Amino acid sequence: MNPHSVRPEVAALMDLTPEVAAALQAGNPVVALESTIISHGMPYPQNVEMARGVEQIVRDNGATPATIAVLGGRLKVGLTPDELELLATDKSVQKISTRDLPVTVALGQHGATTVASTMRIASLAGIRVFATGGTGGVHRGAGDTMDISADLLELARTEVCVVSAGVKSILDIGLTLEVLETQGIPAITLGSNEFPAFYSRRSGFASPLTVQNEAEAARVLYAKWSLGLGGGVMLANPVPAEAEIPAEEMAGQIEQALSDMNALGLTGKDTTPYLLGRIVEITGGRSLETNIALVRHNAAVAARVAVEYAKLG
Ligand code: PSU
Ligand code: MN
Repeated sequence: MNPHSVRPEVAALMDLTPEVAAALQAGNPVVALESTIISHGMPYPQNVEMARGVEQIVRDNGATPATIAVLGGRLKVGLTPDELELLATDKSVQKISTRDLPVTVALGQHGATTVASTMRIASLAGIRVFATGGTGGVHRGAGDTMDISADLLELARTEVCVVSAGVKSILDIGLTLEVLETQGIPAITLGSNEFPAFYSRRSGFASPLTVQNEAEAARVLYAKWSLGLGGGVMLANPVPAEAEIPAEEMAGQIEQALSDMNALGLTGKDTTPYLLGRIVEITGGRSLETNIALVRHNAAVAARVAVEYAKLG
């Protein structure tokens, strides 16, 4: 099925599930979900349980979930239960960002999409709201490594609202906020004047912008795109208080994970998956519970933003 908004040359490479195609066709709210978090962000079986649970939360809040990946070179918008299981278990599934997309498609490979590549596919399908855990950002030591997540560049150019729990504290949050400002990306925190730090509600950095509820967030999206200001919006949703790990407790554990990573000499796309996995080990599984809780919370917020945005269109 091919909603009118999808260009024919894109439609030829894309498979929408009937549920997603029908929702888009009708102008009903749809929320995109990424797949790197499934394949490279969490261990099995928590990853597939999280993925199924998050889809249900989107439905419970009035929107249609569209988990995105590339399978056998096809852009998948909406996945079957078997496809979710494959992403959660198959070691041949690579982590793919925007730069990887043409190769994965052309060579018929499997790819789990990051925030950046999920945004791009969502936008090609006509989806405007997307929920994840945390977005990528400027890595610590980026002055030497130049490791800045492609997520930030995609936010600068693709018209999708990304709902996350802020920027992972394994990153340099201050530098990330600087790049967001330079790129003209609104970094907006829901219900707080402080920018959140993924596992923790507080980062020590003031949030550049704030909205109080999902209806306000939807109005911001409508205003931005009506004005012809292209690009995305980072909507930061602090982790629920009962699930957070306070920043003071995380600090030492993150330092430990970073020093273990440096000892292994890991760089590039392998750093984020390694750090998330190592922090699960160091915290004895507690960070995984936090990660799952914050993704679920983001899915509910994203669904409500999509519902409010659909009312404006
Ligand atoms: N949020 C999570 N777990 C994850 C990610 C986000 O809770 O695994 C992934 C997203 O796919 C994001 C990626 O795009 O981490 C960032 O990778 P990098 O730093 O290499 O850009
Ligand atoms: Mn990187």
